[in-house]
Amino acid sequence: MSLSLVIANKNYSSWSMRPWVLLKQFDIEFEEVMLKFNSREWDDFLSRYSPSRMVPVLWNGRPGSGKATWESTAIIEAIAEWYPHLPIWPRDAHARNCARCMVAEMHAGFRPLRTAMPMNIRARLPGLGMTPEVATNIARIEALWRDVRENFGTRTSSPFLFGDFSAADAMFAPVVMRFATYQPKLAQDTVAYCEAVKTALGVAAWIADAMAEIEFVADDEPYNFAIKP
Ligand SMILES: N[C@@H](CCC(=O)N[C@@H](CS)C(=O)NCC(=O)O)C(=O)O
Repeated sequence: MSLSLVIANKNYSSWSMRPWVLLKQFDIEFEEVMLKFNSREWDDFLSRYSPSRMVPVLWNGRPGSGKATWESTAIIEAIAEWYPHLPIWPRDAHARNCARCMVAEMHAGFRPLRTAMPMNIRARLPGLGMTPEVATNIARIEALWRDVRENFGTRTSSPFLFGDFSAADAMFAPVVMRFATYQPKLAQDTVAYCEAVKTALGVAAWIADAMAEIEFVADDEPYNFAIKP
């Protein structure tokens, strides 16, 4: 299998982050194809590399001529199907069902949080973006994380949602990044989970790359964070 993952800027592209982190975390070999937002190649390459004209897209074979899988959740499912020996989803059936529900809820929901607190890994914007709707999203996320940690995660000594790192952790990793940037008040167990996610191998590698980026993408900067090239 020859995999290429088409992504955008690591500082901003939360949907790209999810499958990239999962592939890295499970040590699956792939080539990264980075298309920077607002770059000259963005329009040209996107029309060739992405059936939906969005990222991420996972190509099996050469980008543009192999087989494409688009949409982050479909990419996660494809990875799980192609590497059945890897615990991308929790092995326990009930845990796996909960993990799938969480991933679907993240993919379809939390729009106020995603809009008011866009991912911006290198920025520190404490207090910005908070609205009653965002607070409701955050309360739901904290309750969700706590519930699965208590029911499944704490059965092992691993710090992730279902014990070992799974698709559910990859799906929520951009939320952990948002919490680091906007610093809402969080419960102690949420903070501990966020710390664990930040130090997971795949997540730490993504953060390091994001911190080294210098592009300023105005569309993703509603608060006009100061670093500009
Ligand atoms: N539902 C898609 C969302 C993908 C998405 O919104 N990607 C953004 C980057 S994070 C994008 O490609 N934006 C470009 C555009 O909208 O033109 C998924 O889950 O993969």
